[in-house]
Amino acid sequence: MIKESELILNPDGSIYHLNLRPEQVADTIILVGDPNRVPRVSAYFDTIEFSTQKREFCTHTGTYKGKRLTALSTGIGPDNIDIVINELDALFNIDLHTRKPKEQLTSLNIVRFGTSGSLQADIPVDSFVLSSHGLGMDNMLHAYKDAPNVREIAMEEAFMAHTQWNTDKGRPYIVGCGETLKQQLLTDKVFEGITGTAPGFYGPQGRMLRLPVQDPTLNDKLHSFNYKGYRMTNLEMETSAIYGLSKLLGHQAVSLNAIIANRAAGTFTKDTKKVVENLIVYGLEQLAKK
Ligand code: R1P
Repeated sequence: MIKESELILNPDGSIYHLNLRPEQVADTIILVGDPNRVPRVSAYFDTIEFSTQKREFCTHTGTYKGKRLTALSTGIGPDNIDIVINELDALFNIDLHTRKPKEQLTSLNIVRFGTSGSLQADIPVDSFVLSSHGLGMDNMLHAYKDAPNVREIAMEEAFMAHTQWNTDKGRPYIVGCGETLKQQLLTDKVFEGITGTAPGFYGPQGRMLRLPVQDPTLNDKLHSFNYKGYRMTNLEMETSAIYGLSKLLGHQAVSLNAIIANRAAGTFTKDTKKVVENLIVYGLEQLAKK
């Protein structure tokens, strides 16, 4: 039995941070960073059966073309993803009354609709990227004993050698996407590649305002990293943690990102709203396909 201090429930029986009860969540979940993006996703739903918000975690559940979906915001960063994926999994795979893991486990489909910066000049602003892998520079996954079982260790070694990685920043980890879900979401409208997940927006992604970064050449090395035909396409702040925890818990996860900045070219989209809207429409259509 999992103790009250470890699996925290609110007085109404909902799980602590997400403020959700099991019946309020679909088994296909769209994760977005920005809470304001949730109503933009659910605006396309046929109906909204449930909505709630606690802190940065805003949730709308409904149907799109008859398919039951939940849109849920995570806020920014891999630390929040630890909360979101663990609590979502608990809603399906732990009996909240007996506080014991269920014998029959449910595998969820988890799709991120995010925004991101491209590392490649030929992946322009306003395009979409599907992450073949999440490359975590955030260390979150190392807290879990079985993490080595889902990590691409040889690829990690190649990455550390290529970038002459400074281990003061921890060890990067790499996890692949959910292959079944990828078949549904990847088309010729989408670039595919390795997504780097950083534990911050400025220094950890090589942005210098007033503080020098530990390795000013890192983004060039990310740009030129290539492992068995996979190159690094983009940088953001959630995908590696989503992929790592999903794989450990037996869920399918895919991250789709709208490219709003091109770090190689130094450009930024003229219309963030439009490219995000386009990604929402694309992702929903693909998810509704049988
Ligand atoms: C940084 O501005 C935030 O935007 C990106 C990053 O991953 C980070 O969360 O994604 P979202 O727009 O989905 O939040």
